[in-house]
Amino acid sequence: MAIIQFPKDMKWGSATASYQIEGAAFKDGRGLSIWDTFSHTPGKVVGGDNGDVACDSYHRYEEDIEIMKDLGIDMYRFSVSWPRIFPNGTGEINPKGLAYYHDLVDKLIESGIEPMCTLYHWDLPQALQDEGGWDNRETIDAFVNYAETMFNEFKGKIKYWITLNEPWCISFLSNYIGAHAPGYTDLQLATQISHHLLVAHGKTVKKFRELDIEGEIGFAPNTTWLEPYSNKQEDIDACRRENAYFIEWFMDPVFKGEYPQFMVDWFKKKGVELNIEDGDLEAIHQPIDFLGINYYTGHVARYKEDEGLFDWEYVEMGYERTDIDWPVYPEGFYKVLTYINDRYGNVPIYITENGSCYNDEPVDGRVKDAARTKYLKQHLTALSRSIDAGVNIKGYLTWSLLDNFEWAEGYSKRFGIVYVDYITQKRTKKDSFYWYKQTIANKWFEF
Ligand code: JSK
Repeated sequence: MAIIQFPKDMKWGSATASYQIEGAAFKDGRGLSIWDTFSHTPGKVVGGDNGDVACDSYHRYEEDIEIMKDLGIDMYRFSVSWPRIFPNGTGEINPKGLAYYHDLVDKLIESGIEPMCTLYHWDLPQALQDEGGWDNRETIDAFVNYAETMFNEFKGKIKYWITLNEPWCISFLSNYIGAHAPGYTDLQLATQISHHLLVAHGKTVKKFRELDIEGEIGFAPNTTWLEPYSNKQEDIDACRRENAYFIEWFMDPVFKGEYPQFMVDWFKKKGVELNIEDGDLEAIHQPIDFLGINYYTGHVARYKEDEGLFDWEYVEMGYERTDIDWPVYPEGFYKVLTYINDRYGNVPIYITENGSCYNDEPVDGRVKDAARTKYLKQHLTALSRSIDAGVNIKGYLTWSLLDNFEWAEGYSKRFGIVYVDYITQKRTKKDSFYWYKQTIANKWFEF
């Protein structure tokens, strides 16, 4: 038994995203997004599920805020649906979209909960995709314009802004692996999009400074950790490439103003030519106020010639797996955080997502998700160790407040600390919710 204790000023919260919880997909003038198109395309999402209704949080946000008040969180991370604000991506503003987020933000603030706003959590207006989406540099300008609208509209209310959620997913998972919208499988396209995303991020940060908005801005890359199976240089190098695919590829341009050369060379070997315009790297290389880190899983791996994009294979270590089959690997969380701290300096970090998929169902009104509580304890222990090692952790937000639309997995994968019955929309607080509530109140737990 040990007591794991956290700094008194650390912020605690929970996170969601617009398309995953809101529903009301065709209401109040919302335009279509690429996820409407993708989820309504047969074969793209497990069970043919879509976000038309999701958790219906567009209508039930007041009930959801009551749940947050009970939980005792300091901070709630949500995302704005770009096509609710600009149904066509640019041009005409939809006032009903703005009104929804004003109500949400006002009620959060009244409840003593700090809103943290993600501007882009994957629901690109379909009208922009029709013109090439993130491959078209005009989408960068459209994004900065949308961000500026949001800054001016919500200044003084929203103090924490995230430009992009998980740029690796937006680029590579969606345009190379093809698992997410828009579903292309083109490495050149995906890599070029990763660059455009970073330019959009940097130009948005620049705009935020120009407008002198009170508050903080950052971005939230998703991370994973591959640990080399042996000390052989080929195993170390293989893991380095995969880790850099998530970490250095997105963070070096932001923090150092350059892409990692060994990755540029590797991509070149795969036929990729990045098209970087004058001023792009300078635009990306803007100081940010905090870094958001999303972490779920990691693996042990070793070199394997011609295997996948980066010549490696997993080594099965027998680690426990969650119900989405991702290994539980809290050591990777510690490694990611200390690696980033060593590489980029003592940047303030919010854990903007960490959580697990376990599909436990209610029995007599109770959801006994002991495995989720265990996952949280393991990862919060790793987080505490990273704080002891000097990592500048400002806050921790668990994914997710609610079970919700888990993208290509549809409703088949539950990440919530609150169970959602998608037929009745009844919310049931899981055992992990009560454990998290106690931990937030105490700022320590016993493990
Ligand atoms: C969960 C990552 C944002 C929030 C949550 C899915 C994810 C993922 C999902 C990687 C992935 C699939 C599988 C194959 C091979 C890579 C959401 N986070 N979430 N985060 N990340 N190796 N290639 N060399 O719902 O909305 O890829 O990956």
